[in-house]
Amino acid sequence: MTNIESDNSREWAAQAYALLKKQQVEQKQELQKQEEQKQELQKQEEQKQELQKQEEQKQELQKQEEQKQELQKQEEQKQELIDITNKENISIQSKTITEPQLGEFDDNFTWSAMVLAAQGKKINQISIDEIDWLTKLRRGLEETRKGFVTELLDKLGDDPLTPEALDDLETLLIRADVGIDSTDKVISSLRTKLNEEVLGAEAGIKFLKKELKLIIDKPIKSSGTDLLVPQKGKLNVWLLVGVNGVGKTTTLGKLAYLSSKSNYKTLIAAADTFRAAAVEQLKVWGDRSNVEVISNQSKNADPAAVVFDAINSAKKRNVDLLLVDTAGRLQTKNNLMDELAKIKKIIDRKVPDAIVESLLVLDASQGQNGLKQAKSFAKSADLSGAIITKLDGTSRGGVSLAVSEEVNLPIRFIGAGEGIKDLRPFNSYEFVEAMLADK
Ligand SMILES: Nc1nc2c(ncn2[C@@H]2O[C@H](COP(=O)(O)OP(=O)(O)O)[C@@H](O)[C@H]2O)c(=O)[nH]1
Ligand SMILES: [Mg+2]
Repeated sequence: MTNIESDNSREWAAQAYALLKKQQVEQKQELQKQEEQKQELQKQEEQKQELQKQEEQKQELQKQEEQKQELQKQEEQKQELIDITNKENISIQSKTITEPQLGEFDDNFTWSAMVLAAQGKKINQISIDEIDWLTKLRRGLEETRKGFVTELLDKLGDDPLTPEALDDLETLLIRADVGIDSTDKVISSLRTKLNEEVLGAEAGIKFLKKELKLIIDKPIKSSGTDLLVPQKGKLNVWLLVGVNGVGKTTTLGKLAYLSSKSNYKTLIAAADTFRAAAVEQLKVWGDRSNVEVISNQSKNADPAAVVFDAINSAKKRNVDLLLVDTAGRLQTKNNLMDELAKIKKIIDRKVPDAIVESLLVLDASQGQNGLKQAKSFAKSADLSGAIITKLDGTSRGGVSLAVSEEVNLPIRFIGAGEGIKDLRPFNSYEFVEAMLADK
């Protein structure tokens, strides 16, 4: 080997080494890079797994949530079933409300059917309910009628009406609590009529019925509402006011029944917080007609606060008709009228577009006393109508006329019995026919 060769060799080796070294470095770098990439991949893999794990956990959570919801749904269904069962229990209870049966084809039936026919009802439109009610009404007004039409007809016989007979009629009308104003009106119309023509007994009674109906219809006509029903799409609030014992709570129960049966969503506010038993009494009526009662059991609860709660409930549940029972007497020295004004203020403030009716409940059997109450309430309580109760078995049914003539209140409902169905919207034709029926 020559030096040159060796020099060359060294050179070559150095170059080779350098190359190898370079390669090694490169390899190392490559390895490192790969290692880094591997680590990177591993990291990514780990992240992926982490993500997957999170995803699984998420799904697990979701599954748990779904199971929870399923359980909740089952619970709700269970609750619903319980509710339905409860409701069915109540409706079973309310089914025990005795449906009127078709009685004999007797005088009661024919009279009732004729009263319906005279108002344009067709044969296939007549219901047992209506016949039953009219029978009750006529029977209820029997006492009022006895001392009046029967006696008048007895006196007249088949003779035409004479001025003397008018004097008798005047006495009879006053005795039936028709009131002095109404009586004067009717008698003077009859007198004018008699000056024009001869009137037989039958024609005389017919004329009398027409005159009495005019008196009763006047406030109804001027109210612009023939038949009081809740207006759909609004909250209707009906306050039942009147002195103790006239039948407010009973009437409210009957109204709740009528209303819910006619598919109005109905709610009761027990705002007579004075009588401890009043709430219980209302709850019984509410159960019968499937209507909820909002009350406050605490002693001396504020009636306006009960109404406040009831309005909140009514708004939440889209109630059509809120019936408010009120006290006839108060525990504090507060004036009854102040309390009613407070209730009204709450209603005005919370539901300014509600349709509010203040209905004075009057016990027909109290006659002129009832009329006095009506006058004093009307002065301060801003009334919009009257409900006459206890027309069954009183001789003073005529007071309805006095209320119309002297207090100028439209009569909206009449009650003739203690049963849930013994209340009907007032119909002046039926009322006058029943009051002056000739048997
Ligand atoms: N005969 C009869 N009794 C009635 C009528 N309305 C209510 N009553 C009775 O009158 C009494 C007093 O009634 P209630 O509703 O408690 O009067 P409130 O004090 O005004 O709430 C109760 O015994 C009722 O059953 C009715 O139309 N006819
Ligand atoms: Mg009461």
